Amino acid sequence: MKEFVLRDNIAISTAGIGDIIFIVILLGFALLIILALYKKFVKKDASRYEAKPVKREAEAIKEEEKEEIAEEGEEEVEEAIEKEAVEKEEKKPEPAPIQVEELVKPKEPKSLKEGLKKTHDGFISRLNKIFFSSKSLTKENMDAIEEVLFTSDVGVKTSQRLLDFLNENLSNKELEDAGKMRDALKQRIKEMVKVDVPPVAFDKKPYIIMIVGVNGVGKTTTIGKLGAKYRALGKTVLFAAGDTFRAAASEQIEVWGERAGIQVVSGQEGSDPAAVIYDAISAAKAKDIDIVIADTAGRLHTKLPLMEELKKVKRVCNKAVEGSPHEIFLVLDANTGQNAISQAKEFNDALGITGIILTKLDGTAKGGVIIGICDELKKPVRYIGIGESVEDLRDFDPDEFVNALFEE
Ligand SMILES: Nc1nc2c(ncn2[C@@H]2O[C@H](COP(=O)(O)OP(=O)(O)OP(=O)(O)O)[C@@H](O)[C@H]2O)c(=O)[nH]1
Ligand SMILES: [Mg+2]
Repeated sequence: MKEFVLRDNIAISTAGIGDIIFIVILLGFALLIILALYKKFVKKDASRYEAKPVKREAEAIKEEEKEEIAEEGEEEVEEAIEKEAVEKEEKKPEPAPIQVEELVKPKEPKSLKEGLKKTHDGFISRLNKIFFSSKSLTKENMDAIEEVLFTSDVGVKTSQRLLDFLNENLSNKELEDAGKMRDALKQRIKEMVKVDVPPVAFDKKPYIIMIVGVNGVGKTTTIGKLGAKYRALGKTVLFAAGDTFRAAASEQIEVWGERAGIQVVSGQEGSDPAAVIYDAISAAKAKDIDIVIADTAGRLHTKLPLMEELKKVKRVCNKAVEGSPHEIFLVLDANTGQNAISQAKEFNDALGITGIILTKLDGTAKGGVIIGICDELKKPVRYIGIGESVEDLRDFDPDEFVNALFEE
């Protein structure tokens, strides 16, 4: 029984060993298949992910290389552009030196009417044509007058004020009378340009006049002409060449000085303008000079440093002579039209100007701007420039000016 059991057991165990071997072999196969499958799919897949950073790194290196190449390219392009610019600059003819002689060359003086001819032709003669076309004005005539005013350089606000004045102060009958209308308009314009201030008195010694304005408006030329004018009044004058920025500015003023027997105090190019003007005032005090006229630089008025510099000059004048500068004259170029009004406002806000000098009226039809400037700023126009000769800087007389402007 036991044997049987044993045999049976052995039989059983024999059968078990076979099965086990079979199962092991099967498992072995399965393992091999799994390994094979693992290798084929999982590992391959993993390797794909492993390869990625390498690939990214490679891409990054490539990108860097590309950027470097691009940068090098940019540098090369920049170098090429620079080289071209230098070559161009070298090829450019030397800028013509500033012709001081040309700037100060004596010219033939003009009559006031001649000097105002362009403004007359461009604006007043159109009004005159309407006024002289018929004795009585129609609604169409009134519209035409309005149009001439609004399209002139008088400025919209001032034109409107002129029209309002006419409508409010003339009866319907007078408004239809061409002669009455023309006289009333002339009269009102005269009142507008007549700013109620006393004439320049020269009641201090030395009387310090600071001349300001944007570049090219005619400051230095005007100083030359003013110096000659004051000399003719029997005054002793000294020029302060306070424009130390513009090349040849002091040479220009020196030629004017020599011509009128006026001494000039100047500094090195690029030196502190306030210091030059301080020295000039000290010299004037020591020499008992009546009037000091200070030139200043005229770069763009919108640049803050210029205004700051001019404020400094003003402070230094006050240090040299308390209460000075006694006048700050703003020079405006009539050619700039309406822009002259905004320049005047900016300079006035920064410095508190005491008077205006309107230049180059002879070369422009935009002289009507003088009416707008006076009306809006309520600052007196002291002088007008109607040409390049010394005599072409005229004292501004509102009656004479408006009469000459309206004259046919
Ligand atoms: N036709 C005419 N030309 C004028 C008048 N006033 C000045 N000029 C000319 O304007 C030009 C410039 O004059 P400058 O006196 O050098 O002007 P500026 O304001 O000192 O110029 P910057 O020093 O550059 O700021 C010159 O050629 C003058 O002859 C004028 O009333 N009529
Ligand atoms: Mg100048």
